[in-house]
Amino acid sequence: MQAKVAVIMGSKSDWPTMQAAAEIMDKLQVSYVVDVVSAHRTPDKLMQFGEQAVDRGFEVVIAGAGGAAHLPGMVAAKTRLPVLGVPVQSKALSGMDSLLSIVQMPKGIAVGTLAIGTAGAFNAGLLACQILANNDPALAARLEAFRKEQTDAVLEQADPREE
Ligand code: RP5
Repeated sequence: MQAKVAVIMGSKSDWPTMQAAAEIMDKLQVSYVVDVVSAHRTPDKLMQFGEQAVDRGFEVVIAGAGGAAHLPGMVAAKTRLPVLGVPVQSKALSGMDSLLSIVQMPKGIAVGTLAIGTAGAFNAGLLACQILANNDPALAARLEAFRKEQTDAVLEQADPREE
């Protein structure tokens, strides 16, 4: 099946975080590709990825990076596809540097920024599914089921002392 989502990240070391995006897309049966594309180590690959993203049939790009995290913004500069940026938690500043690098885009080029770390990666995957569900009724039904499952689990165990 043609992958509609591209999950890219600045380094292999980002995968433990970014696999949370893959986890929810697997659950909701959305196909994706995964690739390491570094803004500072493989800048030509980054430019090529951005230029070819539409022609490759992607509809959403999820881009995760840590440190001075210019990857999502650079990709957004090269493609009209929606880019969801995930700030990976850095060692030095706990991901605040990643967050600020990704979220503070000047007017005119948009990056949808998620939370720092695995929650952000998971929600980026979830948001990609929600975007695609607008034109995919079967995916929309799976999303509704996921949300109901989550709600029911909370309602069924409202007493925090219970296991
Ligand atoms: C960024 O630098 C990556 O996104 C990663 O979060 C960070 C550190 O990369 P490594 O030194 O672990 O390869 O490019």
